[in-house]
Amino acid sequence: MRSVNLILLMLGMLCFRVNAQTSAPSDERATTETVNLFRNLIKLQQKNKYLIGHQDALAYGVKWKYQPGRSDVKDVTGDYPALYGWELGHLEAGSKVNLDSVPFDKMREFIKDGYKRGGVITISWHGNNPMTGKTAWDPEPGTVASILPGGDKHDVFRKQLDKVAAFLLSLKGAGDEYIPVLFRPFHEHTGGWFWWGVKTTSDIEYQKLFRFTVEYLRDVKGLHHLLYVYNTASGFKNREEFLKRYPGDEFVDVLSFDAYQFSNQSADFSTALKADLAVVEDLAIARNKIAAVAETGYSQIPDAKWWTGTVAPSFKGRQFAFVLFWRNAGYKKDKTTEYYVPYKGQPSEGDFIRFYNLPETVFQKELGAMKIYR
Ligand code: BMA
Repeated sequence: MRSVNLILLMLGMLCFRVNAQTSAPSDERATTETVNLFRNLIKLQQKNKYLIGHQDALAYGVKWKYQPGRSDVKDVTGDYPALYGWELGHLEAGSKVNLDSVPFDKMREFIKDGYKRGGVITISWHGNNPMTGKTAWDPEPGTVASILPGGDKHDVFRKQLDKVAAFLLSLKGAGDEYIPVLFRPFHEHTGGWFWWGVKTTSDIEYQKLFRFTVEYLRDVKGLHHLLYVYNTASGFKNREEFLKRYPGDEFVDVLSFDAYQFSNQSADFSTALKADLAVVEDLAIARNKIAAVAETGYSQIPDAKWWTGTVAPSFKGRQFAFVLFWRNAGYKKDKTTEYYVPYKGQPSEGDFIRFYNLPETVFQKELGAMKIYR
């Protein structure tokens, strides 16, 4: 009897150890706020709740630009999003504004602002092709091989990362602590449109690129306030396909994909979204990682019931921590328009408020009370 008890006790201790060890960010030296963010996002997803995010939320909306305190989400719901998405493209080129014309100095202040309210920050990076100097959408064969250690453009890539590191190190809260960032480099890598995508980059090269980037930022530049987001395009069929280019649990904190609705076939979109999310959710639970939908939307939201008719039912009961809706660019220089959350007067406004009021969706006020960094 006693030995059975002893065995049970030892087993219990072992389980506790495994759990305590694995429920932590990949960076063993992550700052306290970063560790807490990671753990609290895991807890949030276990409760079937998810943060609602918006890209460039504080910088501009469909009908305005740079008005202090404004956000299209806030205009409609009276509350800010819980998650703020920002984008570093063109920082690596030494530009003062990003590829969507957001000045980096303003972006830094917006990030501090969101964090001060208890919001979560995620950052993507459509960096220029380091080999050709053209944009991120320049899938030139040989790019990744040329920038890995030993490649003839490796130094160019390091200098790009130095600029990214400097910006990330400039993000600090009121107590001089670093603001944790869900960093999402080399995203949608299963597509062929970016220089790090499947068209031009082998699985091994992609893994090396991701690992090098993490090791450089973490170990060489000393950044310990990042959670790393692994991100594919939509439409993978199973776990193996999703993990085909996975750099490993030691380099990743968030498992995610991007998925957009492009036609009025909401039922098809929902079916695909559910299938992708089921795969990512399973993997995240098994590996003690955060699951997420890192970018989504239906541009111009022509379906007035899209929020509670398509989005919420697709997410119902799933364990994932956040979803980010893409930017409310409005009319762009090329005369095309895109926006992914309603502005005041947009036909899906009323339904977005219903979406806001669902128990599972978390916006700023609810998140602020949760104290996600403690
Ligand atoms: C795309 C579009 C572009 C933008 C890019 C990077 O999806 O929104 O207009 O430049 O993202 O933010």
